[in-house]
Amino acid sequence: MRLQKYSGNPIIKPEDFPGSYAIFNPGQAVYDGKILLLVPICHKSGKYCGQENEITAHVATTEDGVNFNIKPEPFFVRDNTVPYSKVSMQCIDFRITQIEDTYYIIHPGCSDQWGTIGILSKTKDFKSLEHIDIISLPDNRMPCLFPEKINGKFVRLDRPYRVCPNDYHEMGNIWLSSSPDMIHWGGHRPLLQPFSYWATTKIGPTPPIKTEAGWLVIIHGVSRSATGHRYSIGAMLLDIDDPLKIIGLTCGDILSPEEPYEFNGIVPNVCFPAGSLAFPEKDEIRIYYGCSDTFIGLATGSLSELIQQCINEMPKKLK
Ligand code: BMA
Repeated sequence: MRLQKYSGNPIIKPEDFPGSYAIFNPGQAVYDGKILLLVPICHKSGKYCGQENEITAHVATTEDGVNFNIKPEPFFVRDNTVPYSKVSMQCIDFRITQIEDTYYIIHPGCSDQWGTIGILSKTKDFKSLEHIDIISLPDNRMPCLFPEKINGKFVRLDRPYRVCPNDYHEMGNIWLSSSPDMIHWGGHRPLLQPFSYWATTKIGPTPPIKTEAGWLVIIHGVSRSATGHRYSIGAMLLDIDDPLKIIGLTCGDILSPEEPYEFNGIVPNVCFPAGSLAFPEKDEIRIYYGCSDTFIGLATGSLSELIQQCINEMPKKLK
């Protein structure tokens, strides 16, 4: 199966936020019983900190899952204070994981000289945000926390990558590591490399979702063409007690660029997920995904069918 794109897509567009020219893929969570998006908005002028092309993060809430109310004041803006003074914090690519009543948000810090690192922040109310620390060395974009400890430790999926600027070659694999306290990480192990026609140069994770069959992880995959990168979406299933064991993987993509809003934006050919939301009682998975780095789209599907598809399509060479 492939995910169903909502007929009213894109559900969030630059016209929805005056002064913006692009909206990026959102972090996603259920807060206070309702779907909440953390939306990166690119502004035409530096309204908040005086920089051109400024991006700020805004909370968007909804009653029906498709009509969103975006808060005009940002939830957070770029912060270049110590310990981040050598890397500039980026307000994009939020990976949100709820652990008990706290929402942990991992987002990038970046500089040409120092590379891309992961910053851990947390909130309980989506009103105030506490930055905790830098938690990954360059280049790691973006680690994703599991929603509970496994065998007594916090666990995350890492996405180290290599860039060779001369031939524009990039390689991004998924690794796994663990930590006693979310700050100090170790036990690094390789998990999955690009493995299919839609994921040939890079793959990357989103925060895992606990299901009865295992940890379901929505992933993105990148393939290259003469006109640049093409970003599609797939899924994998990891063993619940030993997440280094892949027990399912969609061989084909479950969503890829096909619609005008997925081509006609500032970065064409992009369907990018930063997370997913599962509603087992409705047998539903929902993904609010970035479209051409300019709009947000919604795609949905059957949670149980997706899990079964991961199991059925698992490539023999990975078993
Ligand atoms: C990735 C991320 C995404 C973006 C994609 C395509 O590295 O930064 O936010 O959608 O590139 O530009």
